[in-house]
Amino acid sequence: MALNTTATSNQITVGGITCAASISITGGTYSINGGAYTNATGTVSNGNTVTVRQTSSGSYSTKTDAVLTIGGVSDTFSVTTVTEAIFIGDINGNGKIDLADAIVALKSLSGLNPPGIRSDYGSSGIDVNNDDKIGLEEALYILQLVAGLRAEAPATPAGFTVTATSSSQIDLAWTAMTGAIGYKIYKNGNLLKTVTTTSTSDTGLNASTNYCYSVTAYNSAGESVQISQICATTLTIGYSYSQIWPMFGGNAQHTGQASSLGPQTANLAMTSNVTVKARTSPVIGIDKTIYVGGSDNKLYAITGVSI
Ligand SMILES: [Ca+2]
Ligand SMILES: [Ca+2]
Repeated sequence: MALNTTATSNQITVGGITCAASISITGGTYSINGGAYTNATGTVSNGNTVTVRQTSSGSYSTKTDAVLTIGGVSDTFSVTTVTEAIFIGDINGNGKIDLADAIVALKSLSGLNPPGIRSDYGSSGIDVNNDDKIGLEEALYILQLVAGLRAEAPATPAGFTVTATSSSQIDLAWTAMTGAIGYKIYKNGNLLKTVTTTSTSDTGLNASTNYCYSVTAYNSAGESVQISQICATTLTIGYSYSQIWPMFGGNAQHTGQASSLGPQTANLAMTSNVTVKARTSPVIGIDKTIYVGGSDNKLYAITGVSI
């Protein structure tokens, strides 16, 4: 998501309520049935549609949340801004390297303490020789680049996203960078792998565990500055975006219709030692426990299921 941009959520349909419920939001605005967006507390009825809006952050790599609450139940709509593309030698931080950068570097070398030096020059990676100073090395590097005497290392890959897609996998993606011949993926500070694609996955991870990644672009002239690490937590075992349990009725209130047709032929996958008749639809928990109400008015929890 670009900086300072309006982001709109997918539309949700309110279900499972029998009378009007209160609706409120923090960090954004909401619209009922396509009406005007507002951040004022209101009421919503069963079957209404709601979308949420928020403006993305003005800073790079920043997540902002809009929290919608309907009848005491909250859901969060999050938006993360793109990572910044940083060029080694871009002293004034305007996204390109030219004589203006060399002039600023030469003025700094002369002790003039010029304005226009990117304020985070010590940590952003623009410092050519990492000595925490802007001076002769930067001026020479920039002048050589401008004169065509040296090749330019690629900028940091932009648009870096880190997404946990299962309990053991995190997907990484970024934007192709001009001049790059490949990309290096760093995991918790250590080189994980080198790829030529603009996306990759890290697999074999532990569930419910936080992992942090960075990426650089490289070519024959060198490697870009590393992107600030972005972290994600692998999902809890038994749940993944692509394997959501196709619950009967489509939602917990059983008011809708499941999007999945389900299996069209029956295969006996398991048996249990529950001997009474089932009276309710079975529901599966993320811990793989299956719950079913029996005709004896007891709730049975069936564990040890391999799915
Ligand atoms: Ca510049
Ligand atoms: Ca320096």
